[in-house]
Amino acid sequence: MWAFFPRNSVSIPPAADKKSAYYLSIEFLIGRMFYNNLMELGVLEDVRGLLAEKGVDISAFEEIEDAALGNGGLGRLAACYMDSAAACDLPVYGRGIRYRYGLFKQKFEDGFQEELPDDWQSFGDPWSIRRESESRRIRFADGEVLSVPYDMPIIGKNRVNALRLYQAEGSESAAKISEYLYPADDTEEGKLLRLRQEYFLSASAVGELVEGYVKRHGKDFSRFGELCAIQLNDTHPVLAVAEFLRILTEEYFVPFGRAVGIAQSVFHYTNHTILPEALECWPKKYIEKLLPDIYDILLRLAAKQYRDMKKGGVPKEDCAAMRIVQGKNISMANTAVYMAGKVNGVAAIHTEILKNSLFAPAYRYTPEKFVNVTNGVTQRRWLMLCDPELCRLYDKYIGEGWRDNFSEIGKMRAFAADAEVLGGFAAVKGENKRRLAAYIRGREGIELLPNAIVYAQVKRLHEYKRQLMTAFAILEIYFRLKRGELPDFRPSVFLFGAKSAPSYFRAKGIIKFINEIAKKIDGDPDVRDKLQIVFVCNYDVSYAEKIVAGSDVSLQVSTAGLEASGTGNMKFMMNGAVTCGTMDGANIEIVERAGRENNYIFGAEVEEIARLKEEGYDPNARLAADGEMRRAVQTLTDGTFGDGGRGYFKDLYDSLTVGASWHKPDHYFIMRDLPEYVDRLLEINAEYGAQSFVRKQFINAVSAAYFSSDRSVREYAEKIWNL
Ligand code: 26Q
Repeated sequence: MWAFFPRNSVSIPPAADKKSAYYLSIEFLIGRMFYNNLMELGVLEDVRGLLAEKGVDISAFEEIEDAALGNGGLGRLAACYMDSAAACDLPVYGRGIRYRYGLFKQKFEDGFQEELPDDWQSFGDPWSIRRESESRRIRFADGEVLSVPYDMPIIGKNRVNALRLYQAEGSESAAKISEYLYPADDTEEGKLLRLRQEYFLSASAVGELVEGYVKRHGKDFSRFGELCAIQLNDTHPVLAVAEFLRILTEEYFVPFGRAVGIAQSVFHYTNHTILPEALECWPKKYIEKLLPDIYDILLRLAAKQYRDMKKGGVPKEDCAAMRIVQGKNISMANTAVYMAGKVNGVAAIHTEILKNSLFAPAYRYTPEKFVNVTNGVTQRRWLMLCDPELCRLYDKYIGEGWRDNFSEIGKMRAFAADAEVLGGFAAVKGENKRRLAAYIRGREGIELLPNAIVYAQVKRLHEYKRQLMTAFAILEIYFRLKRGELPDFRPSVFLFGAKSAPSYFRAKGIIKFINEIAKKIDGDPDVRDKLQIVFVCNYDVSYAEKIVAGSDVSLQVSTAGLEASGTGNMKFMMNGAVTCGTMDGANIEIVERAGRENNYIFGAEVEEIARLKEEGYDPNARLAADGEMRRAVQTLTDGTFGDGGRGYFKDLYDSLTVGASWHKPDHYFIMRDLPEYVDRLLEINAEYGAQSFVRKQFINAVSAAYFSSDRSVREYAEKIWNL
């Protein structure tokens, strides 16, 4: 590895006349690299054996270096893309921030989430190489900070790429910039710190790339776009565009209009959400205060954009929607769309929503800008590393070619009616389930129900993902079991894993609610042999590896139109779980490939949600008409469960039945979809155990080729970066 990645030299120089792509992201959720790197080097089994000879279990390394420099799908996607780029021999390099503390460690105190700092380097950081000689100064209005790059090797079969993370140094206040991932931003100071982080990443990366270009090609920037693509992973690094314009115009005297044209051939933008509250808008006064030069550039850019739109005869309303300046704010998304050569969504339906609603005017004027690249996940971590038994089954029937060319996994489809293969598959799933149970026993001290169906919902805690709807569904099943109405019900475990943003009150209420239900069921001798909830603590990448391998049912139940893609859905599919979910994000493409009949789809689709919004939606009428649902929902306020007087449950209840000035009641349409959800869960319960169900799981697993991030990065390389 060190031959590819020498410790004592500067980082791998990109080939002078070959194009490279740089993936700028505020998050890289790489997780533990120890096993992954041993696997990539082809020595995992040897090392396992050598350690065993010395009486050491290789799982001892599970205590170290699980770098959670991200909080969810966006950050994990970045990590999967790094893995795939190296595997596919593509010159794609990550640029991010080396946070001193990663995403907080989660603890439950009486069922409430508490946050502890994640000191991920407490055993050192065995992978990174500090590149002190490549440090650069980053300028803010109130002083300079030093940006020191650290390179982490990303090991592929025939190539080692670098993930470069910048660390802020120079003074105590400088170091604060790279101290925390997502510092609390409920104060002006907190918001300014976040803005500092965004500029720190942007300026570190752009400074380096422009300097590198000038060294190799001189000050004629006309070839920049031929040699370098910069992918903006959501809007967090959008200031990179302004920094690029600043350097070209102020340091190299390129005329402004020309610099804009060059930038438009370099930058591309991936959108990951349409939720209004997650679309970044920075108050002008913050940018002006912290980054006066950047502020001037952005205003010049905004003025040019406005002039061009006027000249082009763009009508008022369209101008208003597309403008970079939105009143007192700068819209980072509008800046990104204007400056990007290509704009992409992360699943087919999401890209359609971008084209038809969020960015509809821009799409009308520049349709050629918009492309879809459906997300993917790396099968090396999410299948080969976490599910080696299933891999051996594949080897046995189709040989090992699929390991280097994942699309070959489709050859396994020929065995979907082969009882021996299905039996082997079921045995693997059973073994993974026992392994998961042992892991949970060790981590949580909880014994999973034996031989139970494992349903799993693991993802960031957010109202739109509707963990609360799953809680209500479980309560409905619980009450029916209590009444003896489900005599044939098979033992079922519902696994939850999720962290709530520390200041997200409702999300914290949902965690407490689910933990209360778990406790109640566990304490009820009538049902506790049939039904169990386990909310695992501190869900992270390493936990996910065990859960996706050992689960039967993947719960993907977001309100249609709101989950841009989802990637957990793909990880479960790859490991042979069926999806119980809505027609949202990549779920749609999953059932397109694995067959709707092999999954459990329910709920309102995007068109119906739009119609309900238009024509009126009355969750209270639905509650009044459905006693089962009412009983479940009312446990929030009828004294069944307590939240220690903190007001969480009343607030959740009000959000569903009363709403607020900024939201109508039940904004996420739980009362629309809940009855169908319960039906689907019970249908799965009834079908489980039959060979037809194993077959559904198997078909999902062997239809997952498309959801490899190898396919995704190749699509970026072709459709966007032109590598
Ligand atoms: C925005 C403004 C201010 C502060 C923070 C943020 C912010 C931070 C992180 C907004 C969003 C995020 C993270 C989003 C995320 O993880 N999105 C997920 O991206 C996945 C990869 O494309 C998709 O599969 C998921 O559907 C999407 O939710």
